[in-house]
Amino acid sequence: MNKKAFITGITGQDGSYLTEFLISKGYEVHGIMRRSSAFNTERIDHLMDNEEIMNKKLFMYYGDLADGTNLSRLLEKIKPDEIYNLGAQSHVRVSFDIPVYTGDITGMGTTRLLEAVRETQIKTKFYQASSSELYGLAQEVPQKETTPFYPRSPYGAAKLYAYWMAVNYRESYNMFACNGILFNHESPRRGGTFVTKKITRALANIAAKKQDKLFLGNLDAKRDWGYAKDYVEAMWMMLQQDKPDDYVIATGETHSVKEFLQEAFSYVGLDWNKYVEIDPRYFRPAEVDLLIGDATKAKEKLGWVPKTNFKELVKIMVDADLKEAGVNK
Ligand code: NAP
Ligand code: F7E
Repeated sequence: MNKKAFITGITGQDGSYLTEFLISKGYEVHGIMRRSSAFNTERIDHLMDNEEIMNKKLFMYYGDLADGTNLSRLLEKIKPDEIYNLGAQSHVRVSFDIPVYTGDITGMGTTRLLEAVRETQIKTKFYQASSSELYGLAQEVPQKETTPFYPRSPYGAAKLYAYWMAVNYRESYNMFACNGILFNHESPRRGGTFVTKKITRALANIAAKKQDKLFLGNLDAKRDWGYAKDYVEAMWMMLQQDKPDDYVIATGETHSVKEFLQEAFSYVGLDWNKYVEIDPRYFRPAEVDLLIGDATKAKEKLGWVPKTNFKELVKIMVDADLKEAGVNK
């Protein structure tokens, strides 16, 4: 019998790549989407429009991490072998504007899902989408599984609570629960308000002469940027182990926002200094200055290594946006 996976956040960047990956592995994938007045399934429409896949390999339900009763009912019905909790209010800057909602969905939503597993008593494996934002004001460089946490935003604090709830359910109820502490990972499917996609989309519009300015915030922040497609494989690998554990997933390289701009603009022969302006609206009340991960444990225990480096990632994203804007390079 095919394995069944249940995914929250299936309509997001990671959910869409994970769904493709699991289907390629022969899984039946079950996902929840939020009811919305506008279409919100753009990233998985190519799967939902495919008759071979839809309702044979992919099953969609309305659901929300705010609604624990529905989560229990769905788990009881589906009885998934694996659960991937990717759903979240995932924007750090926005979490300062809506801290209570972020706490409810990103934090408490995890507990609702863990409780639904406990209540239904299904035998399953649980993946929690933890984040390098747990490290925030980094206490060690590079950051690894044993580095103390110091979140710097409502999002980071909500993810910290969710991280510990996953550990708690593992230790209290013997649940197979893993935390993937993933550093920033990007792709052409990245949401348009995250800095990488904001840059590559604007660059393509500048190249197409549809835009002449790009407004950004702090250009000095440094991130360990990897490719989302590589990272979803690590999620799956964690759930294939004999024992549940927590793993850092990262490239081990760090670059500033400025370096991302330089790499992207020079790839199309433009000087970013001519187009970028600083808008303080994009500054955060507290910033995370430097993230760089050490994924040695994932390499040794899971056999996971990143396949895509920084330069390749920038190229993948710029090429996709140029194509979208109708620009021939
Ligand atoms: P994303 O593109 O923002 O996707 C988030 C997903 O969560 C979307 O499917 C969204 O649905 C869904 N969602 C939002 N509110 C929800 C709610 N109330 N109930 C159920 N689902 C809800 O994020 P991502 O980049 O794929 O990241 C996936 C997960 O990994 C998130 O938990 C994120 O916090 C975490 N993470 C991301 C990174 C990264 O660099 N990408 C790094 C570490 C951890 P809609 O499509 O309807 O909005
Ligand atoms: O910001 C700076 C900003 O919003 C990166 C989420 O997936 O990764 C992501 O969180 C940096 C920050 O991602 C703009 O100040 C400058 O220092 O792309 P971002 P993030 O905050 O690192 C972690 C691991 C997650 O878990 C999150 O879910 O870029 N920056 N100018 C800007 N950022 C944005 N968004 N917009 C700007 O105009």
